[in-house]
Amino acid sequence: MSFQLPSLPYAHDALEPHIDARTMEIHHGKHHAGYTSKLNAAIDGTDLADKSIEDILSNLDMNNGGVRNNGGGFYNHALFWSVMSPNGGGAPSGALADAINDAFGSFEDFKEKFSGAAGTRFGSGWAWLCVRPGGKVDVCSTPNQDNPLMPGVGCGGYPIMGIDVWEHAYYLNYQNRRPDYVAAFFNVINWDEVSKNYEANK
Ligand code: MN3
Repeated sequence: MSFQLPSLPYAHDALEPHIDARTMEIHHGKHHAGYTSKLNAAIDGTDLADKSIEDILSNLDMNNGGVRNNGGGFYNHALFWSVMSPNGGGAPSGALADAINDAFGSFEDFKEKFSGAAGTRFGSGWAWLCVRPGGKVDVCSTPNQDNPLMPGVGCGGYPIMGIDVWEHAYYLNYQNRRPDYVAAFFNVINWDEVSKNYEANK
């Protein structure tokens, strides 16, 4: 079995003006495609070749750089595309909204904590909203293509939403202004999809 680059669930220009079409073309068509093909090369002929990506990452040998970087890159970007939508933005509702209010006090407090995690991640990496068994949510960040499923990343829980803060995710449109990109991301978050992830993994 080999992993396939997932199709974007919307057109390259669908997230404009928040995320520009050229960034989406390169990010999906070059970066994510590259992680996918390099992951396949890294697991080819090994006992990882017939496993799910969640299984591979959850049981990862963190010294296996090829699978760590490219498996993380494959998984992280697939989640990232799925939690954005041209019809996104606003705030969550239902059980996820309750969990966010319980954990952070309010949606605005969550937004501040998540934006802080994304803004202060030094260099390349991701910020995450995770759910733990029982339904409690938390915010964390990881370097490079690590993610909360991997052993020992100190992030705990199942990632239900994440933002890519590598410069390739925003540099064409925002240059060094990562906080502006993070603020714009909130205009495209697909909270219906994040709620589904919450319900499926709480
Ligand atoms: Mn990326």
